[in-house]
Amino acid sequence: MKRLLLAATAVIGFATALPAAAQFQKPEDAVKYRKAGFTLMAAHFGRIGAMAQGRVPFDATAAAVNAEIVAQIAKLPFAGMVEGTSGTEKGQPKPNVWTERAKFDAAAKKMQDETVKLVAAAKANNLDQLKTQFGATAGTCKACHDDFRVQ
Ligand code: ASC
Repeated sequence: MKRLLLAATAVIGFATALPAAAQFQKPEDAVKYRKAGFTLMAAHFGRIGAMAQGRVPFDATAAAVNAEIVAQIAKLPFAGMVEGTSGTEKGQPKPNVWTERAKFDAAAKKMQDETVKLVAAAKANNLDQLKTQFGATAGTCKACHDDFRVQ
């Protein structure tokens, strides 16, 4: 049993260490995967936004739960940014995601870092702090959209 567990752990470790492209059989699979991730992020980030903007009452517990989800999901979609999946329609990635990959990766990291701070802000149980960090996080979403997403 213990050996089986070790083997399973090794397989999982190896699979997650594979290059991003190797995780998908077809480019369409990668596109579907990343869109699913961004959709979930937007849904849960939006619930915090509703509080930050006063559209729903501030609920610190709900804010923290949603922020945790956002921070976890924020790690995922970028593996789906595989070469050959840029486009010219609204919302699709521009080719510079790949020609300026270091800049793109830095922008993604910035957003991920802000989502970690969002968790801390939500847990602080202070609406002003949540509002400020919601704005900072949304700013990193927008910066990447402005540079790398078809308008
Ligand atoms: C959101 C959301 C985004 C960002 C972006 C910020 O709530 O779904 O993609 O904020 O609109 O400008």
